Amino acid sequence: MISTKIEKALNQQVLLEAESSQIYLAMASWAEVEGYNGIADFLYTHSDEERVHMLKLVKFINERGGRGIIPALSQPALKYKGVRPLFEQVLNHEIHVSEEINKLVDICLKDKDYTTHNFLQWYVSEQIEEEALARRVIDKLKLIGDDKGGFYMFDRDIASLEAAVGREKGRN
Ligand code: OFO
Repeated sequence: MISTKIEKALNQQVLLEAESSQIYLAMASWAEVEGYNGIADFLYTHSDEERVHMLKLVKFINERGGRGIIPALSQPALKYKGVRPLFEQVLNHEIHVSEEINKLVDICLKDKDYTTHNFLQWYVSEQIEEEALARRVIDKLKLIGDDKGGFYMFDRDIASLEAAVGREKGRN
């Protein structure tokens, strides 16, 4: 059974994961309309992953005797200044999510809720991967600069970046 305090904190995280999914969905749609099909696919997949992150939390809260709350969401930005600012926003957002996960972990330790603490470890390692991936993407974009050919290849190959980060994580 989770305490009301933990239930409330977990539901805040449900909101944040749902917002992440919504933001990445808006980014994916923008990228698709702009003709960046590889980037769009990458972001659509990320949006789906965030929904799974939200769902895991909802189910955990319900299993532990709480009530998972499906939140209302605000309208995300519909336009972006370019691909690099978009991914810088992704990185900043993921850093924020990591901070919130860390706060949650801290609340669990203070409350001696070791079951929820254990459940959250999956999110702790997921955040390492999410941040690493966003940094990797931004590094590539910095290298490419204004080179159109490089940008074309980036859009084509972005899916393989994710696979590379996943493989490295598996080795750790
Ligand atoms: Fe749920 O990991 Fe990103 O936000």
